Amino acid sequence: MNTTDENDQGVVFRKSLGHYTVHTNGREIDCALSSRLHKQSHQHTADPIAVGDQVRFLDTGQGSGIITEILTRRSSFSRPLPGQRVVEQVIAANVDQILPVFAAASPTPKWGLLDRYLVAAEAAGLPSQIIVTKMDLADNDSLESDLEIYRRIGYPIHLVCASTGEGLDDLNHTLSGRTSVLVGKSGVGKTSLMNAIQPELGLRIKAVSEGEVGKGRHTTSHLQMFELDFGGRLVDTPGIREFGLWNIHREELASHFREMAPYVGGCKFGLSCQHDHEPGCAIRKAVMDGQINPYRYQSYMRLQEEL
Ligand SMILES: Nc1nc2c(ncn2[C@@H]2O[C@H](COP(=O)(O)OP(=O)(O)OP(=O)(O)O)[C@@H](O)[C@H]2O)c(=O)[nH]1
Ligand SMILES: [Mg+2]
Ligand SMILES: [Zn+2]
Repeated sequence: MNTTDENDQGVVFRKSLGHYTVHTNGREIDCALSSRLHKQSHQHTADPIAVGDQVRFLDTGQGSGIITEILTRRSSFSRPLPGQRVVEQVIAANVDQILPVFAAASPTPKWGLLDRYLVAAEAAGLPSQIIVTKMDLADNDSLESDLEIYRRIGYPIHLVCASTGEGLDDLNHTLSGRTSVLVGKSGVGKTSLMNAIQPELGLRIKAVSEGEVGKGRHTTSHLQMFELDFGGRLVDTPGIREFGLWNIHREELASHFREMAPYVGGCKFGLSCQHDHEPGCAIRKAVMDGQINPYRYQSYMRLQEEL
């Protein structure tokens, strides 16, 4: 692409209302979109550029620039824009792993949401590691038995606490050298975790006086990526209230439930089986035999109805 060779290259770390903060060689450039890219952004994409995108830009001086090209993404994590089933919102591009975050308590974890994140990550070809934070508030035995379901499937789980620093060494180890995305409901403690991992970030978190956790407005209003001192990048996202599945077809859903995947195709009706009441269903049999947790199967059935 000779026409763009003279342009600089950088990575989008943050965006807000038509402004994109691009990092390049230790500098931050405040970029707008070229009119060509602007026109290209069509109705099926909420924004042609996502945090994490590698872009070429024209340096127009004084810390400003114009993005002229988006380089091919090696991965992307998306959802449908809430309320708009056919519009894609890329939460982050070029990421290595998804980190669903839940609080041990306050707010009480809802594992159905976890299944959504895990399915979306599997569909995107990305590994997930589950984070349970606020372990200082953990007070019931059901947490361990709930987590055991996911541990058995093979998802790594990090039990951490932003206020005591519990579990952070192990977590930092998995963050090192990778680009990771924190996703989870408002108030679960994502930003507090970022601050605990890298205190000099000094990000704003929800004050206790701002009302009951999990209710009310979000504290983090912008999706933003941060460079970690020990190497790697971490994306903080605003609390997500609704997480729909993007571009996943009903027939492939079971293959994104990692423990169901080995049974897909083994049903009497083959790939057309919806694993509901069909005779000779390998997945239902695996539920009966205790190989697939009934809770995860119910979660599958619920998600399937949406697709
Ligand atoms: N007890 C306890 N409270 C915590 C911990 N981590 C965070 N909190 C509290 O939980 C509340 C929400 O924390 P945030 O870090 O703002 O949550 P968030 O997930 O970033 O929320 P949004 O930005 O709205 O998505 C704050 O009042 C924190 O002080 C923890 O490890 N233990
Ligand atoms: Mg936050
Ligand atoms: Zn079946």
